[in-house]
Amino acid sequence: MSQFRVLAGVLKCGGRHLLPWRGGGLTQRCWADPKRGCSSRTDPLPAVVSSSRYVEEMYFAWLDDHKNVHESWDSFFRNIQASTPSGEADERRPSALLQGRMMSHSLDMAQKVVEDHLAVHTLIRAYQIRGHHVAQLDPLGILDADLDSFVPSDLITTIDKLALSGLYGLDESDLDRSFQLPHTTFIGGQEMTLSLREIIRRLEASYCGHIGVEFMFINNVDQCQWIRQMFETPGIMQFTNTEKRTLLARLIRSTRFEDFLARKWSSEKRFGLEGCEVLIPALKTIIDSSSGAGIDSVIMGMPHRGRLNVLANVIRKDLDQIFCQFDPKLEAADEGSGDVKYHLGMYHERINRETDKNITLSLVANPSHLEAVDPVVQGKTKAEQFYRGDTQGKKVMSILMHGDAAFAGQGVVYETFHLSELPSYTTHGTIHVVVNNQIGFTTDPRVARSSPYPTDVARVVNAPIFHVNGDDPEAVMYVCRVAAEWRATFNKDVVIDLVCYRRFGHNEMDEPMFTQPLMYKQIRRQEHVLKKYSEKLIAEGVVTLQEFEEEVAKYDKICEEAYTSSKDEKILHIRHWLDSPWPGFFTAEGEPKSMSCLPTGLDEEVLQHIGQIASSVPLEDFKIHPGVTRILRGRADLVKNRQMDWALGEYMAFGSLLKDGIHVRLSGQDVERGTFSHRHHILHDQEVDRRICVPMNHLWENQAPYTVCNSSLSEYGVLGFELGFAMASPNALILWEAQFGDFHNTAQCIIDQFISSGQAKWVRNNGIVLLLPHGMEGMGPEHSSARPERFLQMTKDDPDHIPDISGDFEVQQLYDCNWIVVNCSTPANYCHVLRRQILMPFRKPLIIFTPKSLLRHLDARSSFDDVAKGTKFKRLIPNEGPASQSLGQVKRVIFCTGKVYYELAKERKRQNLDRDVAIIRLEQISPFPFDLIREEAEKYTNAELVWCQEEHKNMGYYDYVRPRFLTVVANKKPIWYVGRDPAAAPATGNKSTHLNELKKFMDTAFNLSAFQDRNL
Ligand SMILES: Cc1ncc(C[n+]2csc(CCOP(=O)(O)OP(=O)(O)O)c2C)c(N)n1
Ligand SMILES: [Mg+2]
Repeated sequence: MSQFRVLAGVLKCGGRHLLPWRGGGLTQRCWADPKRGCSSRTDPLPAVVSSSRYVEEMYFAWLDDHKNVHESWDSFFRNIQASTPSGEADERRPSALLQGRMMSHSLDMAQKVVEDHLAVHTLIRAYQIRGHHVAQLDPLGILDADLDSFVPSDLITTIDKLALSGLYGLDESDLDRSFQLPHTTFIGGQEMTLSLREIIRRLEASYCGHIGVEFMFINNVDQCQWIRQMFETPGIMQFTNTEKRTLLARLIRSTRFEDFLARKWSSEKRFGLEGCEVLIPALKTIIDSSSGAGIDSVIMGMPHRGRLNVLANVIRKDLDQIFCQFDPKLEAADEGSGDVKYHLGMYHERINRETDKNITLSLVANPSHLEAVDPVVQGKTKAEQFYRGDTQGKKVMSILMHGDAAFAGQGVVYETFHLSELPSYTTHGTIHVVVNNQIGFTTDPRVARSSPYPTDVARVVNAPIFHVNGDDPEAVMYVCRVAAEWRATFNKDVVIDLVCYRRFGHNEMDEPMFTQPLMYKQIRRQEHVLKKYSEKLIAEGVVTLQEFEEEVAKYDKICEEAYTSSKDEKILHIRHWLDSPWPGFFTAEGEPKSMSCLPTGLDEEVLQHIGQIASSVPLEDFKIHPGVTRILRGRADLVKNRQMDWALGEYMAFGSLLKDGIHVRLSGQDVERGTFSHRHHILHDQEVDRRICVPMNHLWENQAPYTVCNSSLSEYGVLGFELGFAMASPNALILWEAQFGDFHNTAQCIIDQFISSGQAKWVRNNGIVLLLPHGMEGMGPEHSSARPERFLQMTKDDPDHIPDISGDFEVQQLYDCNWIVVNCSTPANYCHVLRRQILMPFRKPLIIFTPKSLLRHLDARSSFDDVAKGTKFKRLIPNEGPASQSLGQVKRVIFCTGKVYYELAKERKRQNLDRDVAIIRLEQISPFPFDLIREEAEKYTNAELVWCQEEHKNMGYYDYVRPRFLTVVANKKPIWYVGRDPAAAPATGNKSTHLNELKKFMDTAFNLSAFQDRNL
């Protein structure tokens, strides 16, 4: 008895299936019709199976002329004839077949033939849908890649079950009958019919071998057909001897590289690739195929596993540069912390040997935080596509590698997938490769995920998933080739699930037998893939043993020589591991070309022009909402009066940078209109669907493009993406705006691991801007605080030391900091700081706490004079008003930042204390303007110093500014605190408590004896 596994679908509905018209298009299905050959699609469903009258009609038409009916009916009636018992030979004449007893007999038979055809079609479909469940994916043969150790009840694994199950109504006697193949299969090759035996054999080969294809959930017939063709066409998975030899050579490099490291540094952590050595040839195949399709830049992101091997054998980082990193005496040449060797990035331009074309490969540096790099890679890829005009992703692409546990467990994977099809975020298809070693550190997949496969997350975007047994290098190569072709054809994501194992512990020091005893018993028995594959090729006569050994020896020699030369390296230059060089921006040594900032002030003419566009609709016949008309009219009035509110200040900054060729990209939730409806950077025609106007793109003829895009509702993914976008070029202002500042904490990993510490770890600048709406306005614990304390806690300036205040101190301080934290109180200052971001000779992340109520506050407006030529960003705004005229009389100097200034100024006026109290605004909080603070503190000789904030005492800015103030005054004076009391939640949810708190701290702020009897 042949041991076929037969997959059954749901045959109960068999009679509802259609017979295909093979001559039709991919999606066309027709009912056979004796007269027209094909009926219209609206014909009622004929009871093909149940109505013998219909069969009769077909039969008579067929008797007239076999060509009258569709070929499937032709084949069907021929079958009837062929299967009529021999004793009835005379009656086999067509006329006799429909007479009397024979006629009913034949109709019964016809019915069976139709049912059998439908059953076979269902069977084919079942393999296509569920074949991967029984594919031989696990090289160890102990865990199933899909975690299901049982075969679902509708799967029939042996031919006797075929008969027993009754699901199909087929049995062994049907195995040699011919069946018409539907157009949804390619197993026939050139053949239209095959025997059942052959159908099953071919389906088994296509779907149940070392490749499991998950794709039938894709809602696109063409894409499904394409995949079926790629995996079903007989003989399609073939390799030339040259290809096999290349594959072997790559496997040798991959394997021997790990062996070499293990020999030389047996106790060093390197997160070796042993058990998934096939990853290297896999990646190289993807790159070869993609290069062949026109790709010339590949941006990659990957975790720890096999990273050194990828650097060595895919990106081709010099081996001695890798080896020298194992030397504990190697000194660091660059400032900053640097990073461990398996986190560093790389950028390399080379010729692809297979295609003879140039290709640039970059691996983005990343933190330990698994999957965090995914959106960053996508952002960088999108940026490169954007700046190169590669609108279809035909030149630049990304490859993301993942561990099985992290791919299933980390939410950012899902967030990144959801960017994949969005117009302003798509990279036109990413190839994902999962190193599925069926373990995460010590954790078994059976307790690490609820989904059958680690890759199920990819189904949400209809990405096909190719599971493949990592011990079958040719199957892996094939799958990689198909994935690359898929991306080139459809520009959509695709996942390769490399099912493999981890030969040793999580790292080289771990003992895996503690926790996975049975798995590791099996692993110890497992032959190395290189051994298996080399023996296979030797047996096939593709290579000789001698050739194989020579290839091994050749690579070992390369490693030894690199090892020797690596000993000459005494200094490690992290800048040699830069993933995103900015040619021409820095000097050859990587230093800024100057240490001054270009002027940020603007010509009146430029201000007027931007103001005019910002308050108009540059397209003809474009009907905007009356509310927007009012907003634009309001803007026009402001411009007429040479004034600007917050939105206009932003417009001035963006517009003027665009004029100078700087691309501006603003991304985040609802940024197009603005959460607070103040921005309106995209106008919507009220009568024509999807007709929009972006006035900012109508400013000047040769301006740079402005991109403003509402994002998906994700912070982690989108902020990571924008950070990556900002990596690609220094000549772009990339801004991410949080809906409310609080929500940035769901992107905390990007902020901690990349933004605040990225330069220290990877010597790369990044000028990303975070706009974080912030302010205590009675909106409750959320929607109030952007948590300034957290950003300030992560700044690296020394609170106890005043830096040398000489030269261009402002720029020097900016150069030395890890990020800039500002809270502007005027639109003019906001405009300046955005411009300064680009006019600085280097790039630093900029965190801006942005206002809510100030957006429309009548006092929070600036004159055009404040941004005119000769003006600049004010790190500190001194007191305005009478107190400045009689400095010695001032009793109290209140330092503050942001919106609370307006509340303080109002209260001061109300209490008539303009001469007694000076209010000074700190606009740039970090780096701390020691020079200006000192000037101000010294000016008011008789005044006490107060820090006033609206946030709670354990939050906001106080903990940051206090020690710095004390350093400025050499601890000779206290800096008193005025603000809300310490609290657990950032703000109250009760409006009256909010107002009481405000009143209480305002009273203290202007109670000039409040601190009289207080001890320090
Ligand atoms: C976000 C995050 N959480 C936890 C860790 C600690 N950690 C490092 S590797 C690892 C297991 C990863 O398993 P998998 O993704 O399957 O990759 P593998 O090591 O098996 O290649 C864990 C939990 C981490 N690096 N990042
Ligand atoms: Mg794993």
